[in-house]
Amino acid sequence: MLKVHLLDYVAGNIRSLVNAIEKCGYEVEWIRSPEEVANADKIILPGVGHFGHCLNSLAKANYLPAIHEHIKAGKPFFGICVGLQALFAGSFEAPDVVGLGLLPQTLQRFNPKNADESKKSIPCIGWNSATTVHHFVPTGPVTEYSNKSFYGLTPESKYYYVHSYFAPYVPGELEAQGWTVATAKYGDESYIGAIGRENVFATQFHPEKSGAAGLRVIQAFLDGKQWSTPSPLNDFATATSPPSQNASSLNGLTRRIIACLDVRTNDAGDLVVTKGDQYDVREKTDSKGVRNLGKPVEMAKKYYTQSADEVTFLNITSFRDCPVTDLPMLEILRQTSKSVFVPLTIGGGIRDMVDPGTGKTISALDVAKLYFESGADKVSIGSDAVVAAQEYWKRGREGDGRTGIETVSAAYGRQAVVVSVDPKRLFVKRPEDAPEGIDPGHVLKTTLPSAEGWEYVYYACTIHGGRTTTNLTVQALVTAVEALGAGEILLNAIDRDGSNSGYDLELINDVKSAVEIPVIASSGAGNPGHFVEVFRETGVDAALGAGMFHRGEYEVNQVKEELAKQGYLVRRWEG
Ligand code: 1PR
Repeated sequence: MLKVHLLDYVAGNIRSLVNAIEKCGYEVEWIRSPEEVANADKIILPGVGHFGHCLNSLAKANYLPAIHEHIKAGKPFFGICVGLQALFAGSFEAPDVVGLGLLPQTLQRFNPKNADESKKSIPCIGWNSATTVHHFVPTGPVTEYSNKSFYGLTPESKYYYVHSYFAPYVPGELEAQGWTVATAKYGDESYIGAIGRENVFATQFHPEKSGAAGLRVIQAFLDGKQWSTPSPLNDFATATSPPSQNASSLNGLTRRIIACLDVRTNDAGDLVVTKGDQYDVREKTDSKGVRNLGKPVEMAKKYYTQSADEVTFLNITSFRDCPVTDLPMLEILRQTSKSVFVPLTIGGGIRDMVDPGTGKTISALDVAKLYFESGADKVSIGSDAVVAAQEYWKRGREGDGRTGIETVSAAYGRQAVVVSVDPKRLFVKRPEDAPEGIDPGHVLKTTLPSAEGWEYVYYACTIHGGRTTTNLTVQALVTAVEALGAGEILLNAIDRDGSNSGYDLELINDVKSAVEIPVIASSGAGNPGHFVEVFRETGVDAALGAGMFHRGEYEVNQVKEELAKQGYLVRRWEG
């Protein structure tokens, strides 16, 4: 079997990269010391998390001279995400740390506001292009290369990006030095999405998480095809017109649709996908059994082929202790990540725990590590985030460096930490009637009053699957977890869960205005129109659906068709 070498320099969530390489027909061999670099032909440098952490780890293990030698010898090199950033001179993310310096620029942080004052979420998470390919023609100026594909990139395709820092694109500058550049735009900032020269290639996006479009890029690198004839794409909706270039994007990103699978063991002991109403997952019949809507791995694969942009698994009974070696979601992730090449999030039970199998204390970071090694790209923290936020406020807006959010974010990057919130909507007659501990500023006037006509609500965070209500408001939670290092908010709403009545727009707008990190709307989707509504009425970054997909009422594709029809930019399925 053909081989490619991966640098093993830092703990990373790169199981999916290995799976993608194997899918392309290549075998991965690990490089575990700088000396082994000399024996490698093709090298991939996967970048994880923080620029400083990545470059310091490479420097500490003395890899930097070996990488330079490899590149100088003309052997193929592929840097992914921070692996692309490592090629530059430096980054504002870690001003004292020096990069490989093949490219002279310094990476910048995205500005959270565009020139017209509109907001941009940071990190930038989602699907964008890497299409307008520029290279230098000796007889003329920079041009756009349209009839050949650069490392399998195609103009119609979308690729999955997740980053806060970027290499700004200055037309002509790098092309004059022989680089071919594919660009992307986030709001009003243009940056380098992919770049290559001779034996060096790098992408800011994650090809291993970009579906078939990304696999084509990996394949092109592995097969050594810098330029090729582009292959025609499938269209998910031949019946409707594909989204036009003018379709409304979110600062350049497509509207992200996430399929969510709540997983637990049923009374027979099988792991099943279930779905509740207001978090009650038991049948309303006499049997009162756990609703069984299907098998997790099969359903994840189905949603992938329906063009879901991400798949989330939530282990909803994870507050019950089980031996760490037997964490039920590990095998589900291992299996799913072999054939689902979009980001996978896993939630439930990410906290410090005592392993009932061995009696040993296992940290949240260790639990997360197990999930990352099994194929997760992000972990979602629920109950533990509420505790961490309460402590943060008690300490006077300070973390202690030991919470799951802080430790996982420091090791894997902010983008790998989602906080899942389970708020309950509670009415009060007047804002001052809110119980002690509830900031009156967090009480909203609602357009949907209670049966007795009360017009004020606040959203209280719950833990343990909605079983316990705390006096921490959702605003207090999200601002705290953002400060602690969370990279994204998964915003459920217990009152809307399973209701098919649409998202809680007031809640979503309120949370969106409180944070800079992306927010995923969840709970209440009952038809494609609800997705249109949430994108139209809020600035939300992604929308998640569960029951309507599981019950077979709608496919993910139908949501995208409806969004495209209404003028929103969506990612099309590529087979
Ligand atoms: O607290 O860190 O162990 O995490 C537990 C995780 O499990 C949390 O993310 C929590 O939201 C989730 N969870 C716990 N109990 C339930 C339950 O349903 N009984 N599920 C539960 C949360 C909500 C969404 C659902 C949307 C969309 N489920 O995941 O998918 O509401 O549903 P819809 O589109 O059908 O309306 P920890």
